[in-house]
Amino acid sequence: MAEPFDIEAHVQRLASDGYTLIEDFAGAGALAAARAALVPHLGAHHGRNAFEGFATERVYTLVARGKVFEDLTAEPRLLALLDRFLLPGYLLTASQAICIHPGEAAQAVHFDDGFYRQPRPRPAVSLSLIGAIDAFTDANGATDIIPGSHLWSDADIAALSPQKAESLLRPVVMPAGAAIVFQGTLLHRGGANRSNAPRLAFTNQYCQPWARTQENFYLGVPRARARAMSPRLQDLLGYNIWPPFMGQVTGSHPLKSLEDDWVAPVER
Ligand SMILES: O=C(O)CCC(=O)C(=O)O
Repeated sequence: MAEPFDIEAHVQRLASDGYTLIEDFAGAGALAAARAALVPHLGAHHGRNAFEGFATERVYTLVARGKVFEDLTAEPRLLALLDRFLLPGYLLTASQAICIHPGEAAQAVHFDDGFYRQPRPRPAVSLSLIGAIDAFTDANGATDIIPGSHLWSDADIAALSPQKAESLLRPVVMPAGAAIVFQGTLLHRGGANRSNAPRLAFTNQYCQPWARTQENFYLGVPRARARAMSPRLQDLLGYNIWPPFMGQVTGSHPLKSLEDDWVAPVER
């Protein structure tokens, strides 16, 4: 039987270590559905630079590519955890599948909310989840993390030599269906895939409601698709207001723009 979800323990680990593992994040049915939903999108192209990974495939706008990804994005235990670190109205900022193929080199060490460019140490502007569709092993490109690095200053990061980084990085070995949740300030990288099989994962990032999102989901997710999503997911995609009026659409609530007969007022 699955362990009960001990939210206080997860909050504590996220605060002290910068990450926590949810061992039973996705069940066998969800994993099978995720694999099936990804089939049409994989095998077409690889990354365009070393950060995306020349031997890595990324499927962007994952949240709109199957009901299973909608469910994984708004998973209740995850949202309960995010509620403890982000302000009400937080947003989905990135949503991708990442398939690291054999021979891929390790990614550059980075932290996910780095582009907000605010001095560190500071609270994270975003939190990330990476879920294993294939089990993550020592050899197949498991995410490498530096535990505790979410507390580091800019000076600590600038002083990190490649040798020191290698000695501190730890692979997140976890079974298929498990997920790591970590602070946007935690140093990590996609690992090198030294195995002979690909490593498939899904990843979502969530940011403060006042922050610009990485992916522009208003343009990426077709209106009809957004309209059919749950209210919670619509919220996460930005169809809500950060009070008093960030996110307004021509002076109105953005949900109005999903109504059947809505025409942008500037076109009327
Ligand atoms: O795929 C992974 O394990 C991590 C990828 C990552 O950190 C990124 O692309 O920002």
